[in-house]
Amino acid sequence: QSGRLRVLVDMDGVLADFEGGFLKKFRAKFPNDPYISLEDRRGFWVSTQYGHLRSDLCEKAISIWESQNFFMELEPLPGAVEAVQQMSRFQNTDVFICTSPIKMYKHCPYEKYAWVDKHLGSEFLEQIILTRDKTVVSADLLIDDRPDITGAESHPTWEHILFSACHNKHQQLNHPIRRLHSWSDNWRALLDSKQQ
Ligand code: DGP
Repeated sequence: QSGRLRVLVDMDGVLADFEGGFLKKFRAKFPNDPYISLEDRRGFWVSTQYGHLRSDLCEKAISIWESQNFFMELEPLPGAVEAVQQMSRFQNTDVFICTSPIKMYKHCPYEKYAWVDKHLGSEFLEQIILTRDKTVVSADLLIDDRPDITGAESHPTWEHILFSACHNKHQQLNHPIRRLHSWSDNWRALLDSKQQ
C-alpha cells in the first residue's frame, strides 16, 4: 500500500545478542582455548577472526552456532523488543524482521521462528522474512549490523542504517551511511526522516 513506511529489522546483532551468546557458549564448550573478547572483535565473520587467532578455532566457532538451541537461547539486545513493538504500532508503518539463516538448516530456521514467537508474540510470525539475499526485498529502511550488504539487486530500494555492534563500531566506511548506535538511540527520528 502506498504511503506506508516499510522497515526491515535484522535479527542477529540487532534484536538478538548473537555475539554475547556465541562467546558465552564458546567459553563453556572450550574452556582451555583462547577466545576473542567482545572489545577485540573486528570484522563481521566470527569464524574468520577465530581462524586467524588459531586455525583450529574456526571450525570450533562454527560448531557453536550450528548446535541445537543456540539461536533459540539468544538474549534480546537491550531495548530491542520494546522498540520493535512500538515501531509496529506506529501509524502507516510496517515492520518486518529480515534475517539470513545459516546454511546448516537443521535448527536455525525453526529456532528463529520460535525466538520471535517467544519474545515478540505469535502475531509477529507474519512479519518474518528469511532470506540469504536482502537486496531483493523492497523497503524504505533496513536496520542491520552487517556493513557490506550485497546481492542480486545492485540498487536495493532501502537505505541501510548500520546498527552498531562490537565488530563494526571502530570500522570506517568508505561510503556515507547513517548509524543507529543502540535501541536507546533515536530510531523514531530515522523513521520520521523517511516519512513522506
Ligand atoms: P544476518 O545477521 O541476517 O546478516 O545473518 C548472518 C548470520 O551469520 C548470523 O546468524 C550470524 C552468522 N555468522 C556470524 N559469523 C559467522 C561466520 O563466521 N560464519 C557463518 N557461517 N555465519 C556467521
